[in-house]
Amino acid sequence: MTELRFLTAGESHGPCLTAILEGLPAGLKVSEEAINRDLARRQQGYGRGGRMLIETDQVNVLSGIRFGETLGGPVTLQVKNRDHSNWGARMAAFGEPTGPKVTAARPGHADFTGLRKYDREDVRDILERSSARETTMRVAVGALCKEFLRALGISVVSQVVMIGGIGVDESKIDRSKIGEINSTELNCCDPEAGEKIKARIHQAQKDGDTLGGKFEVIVRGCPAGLGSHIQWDRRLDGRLAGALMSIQAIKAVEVGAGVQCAELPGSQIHDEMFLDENGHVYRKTNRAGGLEGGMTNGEEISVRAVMKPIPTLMSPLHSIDIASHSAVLACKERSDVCAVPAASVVGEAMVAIVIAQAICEKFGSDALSDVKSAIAAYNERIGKGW
Ligand code: EPS
Repeated sequence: MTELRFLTAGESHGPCLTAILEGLPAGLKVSEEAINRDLARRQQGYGRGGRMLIETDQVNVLSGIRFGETLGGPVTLQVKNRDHSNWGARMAAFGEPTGPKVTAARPGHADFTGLRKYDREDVRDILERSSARETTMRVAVGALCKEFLRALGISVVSQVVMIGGIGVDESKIDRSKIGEINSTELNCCDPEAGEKIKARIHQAQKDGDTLGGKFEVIVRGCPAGLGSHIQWDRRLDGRLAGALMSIQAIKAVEVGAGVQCAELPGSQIHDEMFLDENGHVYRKTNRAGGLEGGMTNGEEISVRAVMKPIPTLMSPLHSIDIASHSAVLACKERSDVCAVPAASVVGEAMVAIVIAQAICEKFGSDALSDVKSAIAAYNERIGKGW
């Protein structure tokens, strides 16, 4: 069992969302502002729908933190759904059902299979929990994990690299500045591509359509040797990919050069090793994305995730009505045109959680001071002979 774990709870239009995070070391200084900052970043983004005008996500800490420091016990986090005031009767925990049932499933959504699997008759019973509103709590948990990593000199940042087929010009982007120079609306570091992307999103909105895209998450300062080649479920690349794939609407993940590995020969993929004048090993490239043999190799970690276009289209697709078994057009709930910038913030959170888990597994998780001492002793050992 991993030392650091979390659960989320809550429906999209229920009273609140909750998370319990267990396993953060004691003695970590944390601030509400750091959590709220990431919650606000997740709410931004060109292409979001009307819901984000209603919500102003703010965390409420209910356990595990005292005077700004973690105690080592489970941390309970809560975010209220302001929109619940418009949905109270339809989302009541008890009493008779009110409001019409949603019965027209959306292709690409959890609606159809969820209804059959859970033996429900109202699509709302499925969509309320499958909604990406749940990612609010992943971001809150991830913000605490980022604080933990920051205390160890590790940072997690992200950038959007493509939306609706329009990619950034990577040759123009100074990678050391990612996280500093990103726009707030798109989390993108190439303003020229950003303008084209905004026009593309605007067009999709006019067409009643939706757009997907791709984002990159980068981890800097990670010690070498997190994860392991010893067993399949300890390989960190697999765990990072699983964590990113678990984000709603993610359909592909790449590590380092990713899909290019299917095209280029080994001589153009593997990162050659050299010795500098002090006998230290260095590399000129990082196509492995900081991961070799399922372990971090001390280089920057780079993972990319692809998000599909959101399945709620204002020009709905052909589908079926579950109640009448007839052909209909899919239901159209209010939704976003594009949520790739928001997903990139969720990606940061999921990567931070996995790296924090791997740190706790290797270096312990009772007290922050012990984790720091263990990392220092380990770095001292593996530094030798390099
Ligand atoms: C979502 C539908 C929309 C999004 C929502 C995810 O919500 P609503 O149905 O209330 O308009 O805005 O995302 C969020 C609420 C959020 O906080 O990210 C869906 O169906 O997945």
